[in-house]
Amino acid sequence: MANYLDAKEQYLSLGVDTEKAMSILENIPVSIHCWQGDDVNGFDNLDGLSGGIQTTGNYIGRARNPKELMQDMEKALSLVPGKKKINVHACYAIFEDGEWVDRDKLEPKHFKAWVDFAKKYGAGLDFNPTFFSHPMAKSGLTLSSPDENVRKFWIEHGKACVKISEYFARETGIPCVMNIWTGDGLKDVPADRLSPRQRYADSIDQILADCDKTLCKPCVESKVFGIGVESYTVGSGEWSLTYAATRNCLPLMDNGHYHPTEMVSDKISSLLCFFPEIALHVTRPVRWDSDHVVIFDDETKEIAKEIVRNNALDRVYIALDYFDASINRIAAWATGARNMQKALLNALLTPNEVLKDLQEKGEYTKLLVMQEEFKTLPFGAVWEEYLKRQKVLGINWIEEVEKYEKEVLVNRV
Ligand code: RNT
Ligand code: ZN
Repeated sequence: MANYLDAKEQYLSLGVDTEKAMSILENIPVSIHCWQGDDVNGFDNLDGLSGGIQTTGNYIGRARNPKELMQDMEKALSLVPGKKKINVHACYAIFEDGEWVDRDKLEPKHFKAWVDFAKKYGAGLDFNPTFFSHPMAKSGLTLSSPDENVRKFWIEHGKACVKISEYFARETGIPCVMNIWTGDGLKDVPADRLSPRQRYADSIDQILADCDKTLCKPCVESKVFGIGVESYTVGSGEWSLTYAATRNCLPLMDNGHYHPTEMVSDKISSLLCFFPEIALHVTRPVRWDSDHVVIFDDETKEIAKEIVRNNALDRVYIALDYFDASINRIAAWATGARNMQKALLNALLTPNEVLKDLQEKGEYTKLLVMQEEFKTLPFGAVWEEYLKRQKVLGINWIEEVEKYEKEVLVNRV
């Protein structure tokens, strides 16, 4: 407490109100992805993950069914402060009594358990059609496929997902962000880059034709390349931005989906000039779209700063998207989500107005010096205080996960 009071004073002397920062932070929703808990397997198929993305590792205790996944997610959520949304993929449909339907026939009732789960936390739900890990995705093309049967199947899946997203919003009273990502692309040099992109646009137009955008906020997520589709991605950066801009849809940027020298933190403000709302997948790419666990690194901090200092907290939907199968999955979930919260707190505790003013005045020497000095302000003391107020464990929280691993996870063999 003494530490916090000292920190509070030090920040106040720079014009930063730590109390206000904490009260803003606890209301910023961060969407927590269900797919960290089972290596993106889902419950509607037995074949595992395929289609341009990949998990690596085989740590013990992967959740094998809805009960285990929700139990694990609950454990992870108990270790994360702040407001959450729950992000569900269509392949996490829950079938009762031996029922099974294919993705084009999914209904809201197959996600009722997720609604109940979210309601326990007073949380909203986000949703994602699943255009991978499926026999109809084997060719590598789904919504852009030249095979009309395949394309039709996936359009029907997308439409079913719009209905489910609207149901989520009605049930929770919070709009549902529905993200469209496909791995559509080609391994080798294309002979026709245009036709798949035209079909892709037509398919998503059909999916969104009856979408109630007050309930369901549709996004398109771009990508630079995927595993097995290295030469051509249908939903490229330009395709996705232009589609979103011309269709009243949100562009979604995943910071693993660009050339390694490109930074999403630098792209946010460009989009904010033109889009009322945008969406993010926060991840950690290591040399490629590896989806490592989010850490408290420079880019995560910079992304948070761009949202906070541009007053865009109500215009940017923040979701996490990573999956590491090589470490304890609950710890992966919790530490990534805590780090997103840390980055947001760090941004809220930065004397942004002072720094902006130095930039506008052209005082670049002082700007550099102050930015560097601010890096060592007593951020940790405010973070610890925030955790205490949120009734979430501090530095030793890993012990809680170790206990859970010994008591629960080791039995999953
Ligand atoms: C893949 C995209 C996509 C997925 C999830 C599971 O590269 O990032 O968002 O990670 O839909
Ligand atoms: Zn993503």
